[in-house]
Amino acid sequence: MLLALIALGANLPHDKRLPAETLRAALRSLPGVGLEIEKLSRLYATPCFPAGAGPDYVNAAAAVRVPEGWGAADVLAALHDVEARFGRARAQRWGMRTLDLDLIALGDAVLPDPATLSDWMRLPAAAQIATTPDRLILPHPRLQDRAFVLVPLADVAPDWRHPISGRTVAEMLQALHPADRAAVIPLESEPSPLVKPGDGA
Ligand code: A4P
Ligand code: MG
Repeated sequence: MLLALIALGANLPHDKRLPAETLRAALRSLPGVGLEIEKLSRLYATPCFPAGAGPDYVNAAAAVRVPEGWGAADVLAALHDVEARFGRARAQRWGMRTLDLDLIALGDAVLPDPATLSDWMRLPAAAQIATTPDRLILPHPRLQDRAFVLVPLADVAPDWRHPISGRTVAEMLQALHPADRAAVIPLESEPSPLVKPGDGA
């Protein structure tokens, strides 16, 4: 079975929902677009990156089962569908958002090719802000730099190995500055079940 790793983030309320509730609602809607959840992280409060660019975020990660015959573009289209349902408008790159769903990895796929991925991984910080990829890059080129991705991801797939660097999620996380790891604060001691308040389930 092919698993996709996805990262979720939000730092603006949507339709009277706070970011944490938006993330839970978005996770509940994944099966409706074809993506069943295999494993879910806790929710975390994380400082906005770049610092000062907006309110703190809530971040999470999930491993989802990918339907037979789907490619990376199908998974990303499904994620964009969910983003649109939760009010995501693409105004500003790295801007504030009601919901961001990024495809972090699809098994050990490398897209579009190892050389292009390596170029994106090496892009200096200033160029990262100025340049938007015009095609799908996998694994996500900023994965190894970000505590707000790696800490939640370590809940769901600590042993997933980066197909280019050869490092696991746990190793990439360990390589970050301890202060960056410590700034990612769990909001729960274990992932809450994805039932709606009032469902009684
Ligand atoms: N694209 C290429 N590869 C991928 C991929 N693996 N996953 C393309 C998702 N999208 C990918 O993405 C821009 C373009 O990249 C799209 O056309 C897509 O096809 P976007 O989602 O439209 O724009 P974005 O979300 O502004 O860019 P991106 O790269 O997703 O932003 P980041 O890098 O995720 O940064 N601080 C905290 N604490 N927590 C956060 O979650 N998130 C961001 C967004 C900034 N600061 C944050 C957080
Ligand atoms: Mg995004």
